[in-house]
Amino acid sequence: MARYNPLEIEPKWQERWTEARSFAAREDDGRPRYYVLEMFPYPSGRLHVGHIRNYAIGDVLARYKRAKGFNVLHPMGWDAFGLPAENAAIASNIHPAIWTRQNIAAMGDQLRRVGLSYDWDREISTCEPDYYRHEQKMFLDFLEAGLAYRKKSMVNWDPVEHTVLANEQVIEGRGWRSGALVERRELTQWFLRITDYAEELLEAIDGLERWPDRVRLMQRNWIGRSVGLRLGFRFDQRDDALEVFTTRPDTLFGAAFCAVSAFHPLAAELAADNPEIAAFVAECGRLGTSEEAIETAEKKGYDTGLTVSHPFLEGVHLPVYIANFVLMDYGTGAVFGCPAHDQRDLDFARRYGLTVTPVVLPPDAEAQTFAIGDEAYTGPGRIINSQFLDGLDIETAKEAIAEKARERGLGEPATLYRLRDWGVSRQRYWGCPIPVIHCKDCGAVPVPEADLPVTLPNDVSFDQPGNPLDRHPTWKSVPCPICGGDAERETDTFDTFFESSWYFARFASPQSEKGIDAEAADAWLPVDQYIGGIEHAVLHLLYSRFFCRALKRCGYLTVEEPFAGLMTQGMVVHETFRTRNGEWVFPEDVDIKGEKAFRQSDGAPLERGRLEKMSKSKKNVVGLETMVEEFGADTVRLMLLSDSPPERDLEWTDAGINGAWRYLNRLWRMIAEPVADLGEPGGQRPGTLGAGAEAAFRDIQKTVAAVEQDIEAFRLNRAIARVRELTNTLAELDPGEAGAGWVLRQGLEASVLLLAPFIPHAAEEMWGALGHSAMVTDTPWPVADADFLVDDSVTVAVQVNGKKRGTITLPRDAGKELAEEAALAEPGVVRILDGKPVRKVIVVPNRIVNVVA
Ligand code: ANZ
Ligand code: ZN
Repeated sequence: MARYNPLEIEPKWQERWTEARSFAAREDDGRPRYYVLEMFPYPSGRLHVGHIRNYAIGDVLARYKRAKGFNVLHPMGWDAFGLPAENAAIASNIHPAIWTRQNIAAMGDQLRRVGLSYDWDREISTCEPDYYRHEQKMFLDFLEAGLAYRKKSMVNWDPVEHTVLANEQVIEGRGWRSGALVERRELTQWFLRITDYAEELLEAIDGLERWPDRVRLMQRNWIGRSVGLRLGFRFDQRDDALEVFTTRPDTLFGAAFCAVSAFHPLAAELAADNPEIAAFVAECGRLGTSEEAIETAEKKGYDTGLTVSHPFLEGVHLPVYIANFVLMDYGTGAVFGCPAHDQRDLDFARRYGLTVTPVVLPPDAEAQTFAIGDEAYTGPGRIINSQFLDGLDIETAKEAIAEKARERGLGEPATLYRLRDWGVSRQRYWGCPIPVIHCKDCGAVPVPEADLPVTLPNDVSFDQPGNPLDRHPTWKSVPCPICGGDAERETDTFDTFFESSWYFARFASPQSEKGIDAEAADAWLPVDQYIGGIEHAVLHLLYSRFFCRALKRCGYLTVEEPFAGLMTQGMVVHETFRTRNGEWVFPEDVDIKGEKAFRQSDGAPLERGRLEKMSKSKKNVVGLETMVEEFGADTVRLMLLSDSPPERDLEWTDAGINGAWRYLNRLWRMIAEPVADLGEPGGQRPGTLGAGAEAAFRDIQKTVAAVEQDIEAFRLNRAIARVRELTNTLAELDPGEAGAGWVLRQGLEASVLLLAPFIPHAAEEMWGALGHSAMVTDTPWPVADADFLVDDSVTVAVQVNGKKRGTITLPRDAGKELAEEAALAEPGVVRILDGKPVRKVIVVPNRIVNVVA
């Protein structure tokens, strides 16, 4: 066996696996199925080592499950539509399709070089008509089922990028990419009715037991259920009433004002003949639509001069403001404000000189002296200053007032969700065309199924801002499918979350004419283990959960939850380097001398910065090719999984990669030049084993059992550490001892099989060197010999004069002396003996110690 040379062996094994179709998932071969999926990447350029962690984690699980006898589905594909391709088109005049396909080719090669066990026959790319035509059909089905609709809505408009931004893309009132001040615009857009499923999506979170608690909480908050009351306040100057939504009707007697959103119909009505109000409304419009922007802005209002009557307090009239902190698309777009118990209302009241009446008394306060300062009181307590509610706790008061309000026809209980319908329209070229045709006579007409797919035109230019589909000379002109008159295609394309909301189902039947083959999807779904970044905790996962339900409603499949298990991996972080004038420098261009760092090219002194997520923007990336060429893919994989648990961050260091390299070489040498005669594979256990060999054999069994448990629990770093410990044990084996060679073989074979999911190429080579002709990839997972798993320590009861006084832990088969010493030191025994002389100690090995005093 030659020196360890990954550059030689890695391509060789990759080829063998491909030839053997080792990782092809099969339909119905009798084995239980297991579906492991890593979130598919956006083809943005090149992968660095940090990107590989996610795939390496999934690969360990996929290879392990195969070895455990599962029929594993482990696919890979490309989330290929999206903005960066258009930005590249603008910056470098390259067509988005070409840019994307080039990146897919390059990144695919990179992934292949890492030896990931994908079923590449199932590769999908969402920008190909063969993929997106199916989602056009789905959209038509959603339209028919009432799950998709069009409405006018306020959007965040980026005046530089000429596109609508999601709330998450608005940072402090500016577009996340352009930095331009975001405007509010009203646009007609397509929506999916995810709110139909708000309650169901919320309830079902309880069943997602193999999801991180953090993600489940984020989803709950995002859906945001609020139980409260819709309440009417009669206007003093008009005939109608102002309807508000409140979750704190118990504070009604502390109400100081009412406020409506700047986009409430009342505000529009008043603005029509009042320029000051119109100006205020416009000012609110510039705030953007995000809750965050509204939350952080200074609370401002405009007194409309209108008042409403308090529903329970005779003669009390409340001013009605237009306020910048009231959202139009939540509840009724109107609130009553109780300054004493809501910070926002308090800030507002102090600004406009409104009264602050406390109505909830904290448990430790006195009604006579309790007053509100700068801070609203939002804690528990008893109701005061509130007539029939006085003395009640908050919850009881809520019920009491709801009851009264209902009796008097003033209000109704209401449950609201923060979740909004999903706006799927994007004014973008590089996305799936929305299959609709607009006719001035027939309205928005779905493209007939026979005319699908609606494909993107290729001849587009990006030399002007805006959507190239809009400007295209011919693409959008089509006859109306109904009346045949001149009509225009919809030029919006889908939000790219549309593609990622069903790709996991496509993998089950990637070539199916139906898009999703129900039988295959039902057989494979839900994904048993999904692995990806925490940044997708809300939107992608929630949209996918919704999509499954929508697809079920339209007859595509029957599962409701797409992902049974979810693991969110930590980031790979690396030190950052910067010159004095703030230029980031790649680690490979850095020389470290002592504590100081210098740029290699010109010796410029560098500042050593914090550990940060590897990212191109800070240049703290380590190239994948460089590392694979220097150390091989197996070492990179081992490094990415060794140092910390998968869900935690991992620091990429030279020491780490070198350590992984040295370990691999050590194991390699132990197999290439064994210190004892290993005999043949499958050789008989020798009649006698020396004590050291016997202990080592026991260690092997324990390692096998423990590594399995570690992998099942995602403690991948622990699993590696255990095998490394075993390596140390094997290295210390005395080759002269009886059975040493046989035990060494057992240990090396176990190590290779246990590490195979982590270092698959080296494992194949070492397995061959140990005399096996089958590939590791086709070899079952090792099984520990249960006889040797019994614990080394035993718990022994200690009695004093026949009565149990305590327990001690002893090594199994410990001698009488050790047992006696431990028993007499046991605190319970010491207390009872209280200095009395001991007459006799009887030891029943591994069972009991009886002290006679
Ligand atoms: C009176 C009150 C008194 C309120 C009090 C709170 C505390 P969640 O839990 O998020 O649902 N609200 C209602 N509609 C609103 C809108 N469109 N824009 C801004 N705020 C709105 O919050 C519900 C509470 O937020 C409601 O309860 C209402 O203020 C406010 F001491 O009513 B509350
Ligand atoms: Zn028509």
